[in-house]
Amino acid sequence: MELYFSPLACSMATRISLYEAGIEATYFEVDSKTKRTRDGRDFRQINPLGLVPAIRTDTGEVLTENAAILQYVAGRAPSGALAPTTDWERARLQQWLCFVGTELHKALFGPLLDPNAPDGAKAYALEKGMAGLEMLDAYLTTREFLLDEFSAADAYLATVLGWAVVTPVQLSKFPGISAYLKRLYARPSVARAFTEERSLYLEEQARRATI
Ligand SMILES: N[C@@H](CCC(=O)N[C@@H](CS)C(=O)NCC(=O)O)C(=O)O
Repeated sequence: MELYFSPLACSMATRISLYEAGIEATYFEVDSKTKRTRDGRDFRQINPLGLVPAIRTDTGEVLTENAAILQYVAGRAPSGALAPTTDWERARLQQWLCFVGTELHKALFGPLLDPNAPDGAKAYALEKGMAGLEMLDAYLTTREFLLDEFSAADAYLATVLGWAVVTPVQLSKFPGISAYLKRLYARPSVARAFTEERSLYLEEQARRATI
């Protein structure tokens, strides 16, 4: 499998999941500004939207969208490593992948991280996003993970919440979320993915500074 990713972007959720499940993959870094891979290819040929993550399967098919990719990877992982096995729990996994993808990733952090988003859009996103954070905080206060065990939804949530530090979202106001995030970043798959991608991110920033 090939993973097209940008350092510290949402694609890190797939890297975490691959590490967690012990699945081998080839990683191709995409510059989110130029839409080129480090080896000079036009990433839009792979995903016309230019958005990471994208994967290419061993049979050559391309898949995009976090929720779909994470479930595809979970399907290739040892049973129970990234996704539960009952229909009900699978639906709960889907519920959390949708929540993280739509309410947190796109609706809350999307405008906050977009340098072109108007201040009003950022303020609106922050205000609207509070209900989701409050719900999550109450839920995580009594739970170790989103489901009974670690799942691909935790990989996605840990990735997205990690962006809070560069936004006005103050996770210190949410003790349940803060404790969850600390636990997750101490997990070997998350710690490894974060350490590797942070250094790639810093290298990318250094390259851009010289252009
Ligand atoms: N709906 C997509 C969104 C993916 C997405 O927003 N990717 C961001 C990184 S977190 C991206 O590639 N941004 C580059 C850009 O907006 O040009 C999914 O869930 O996979």
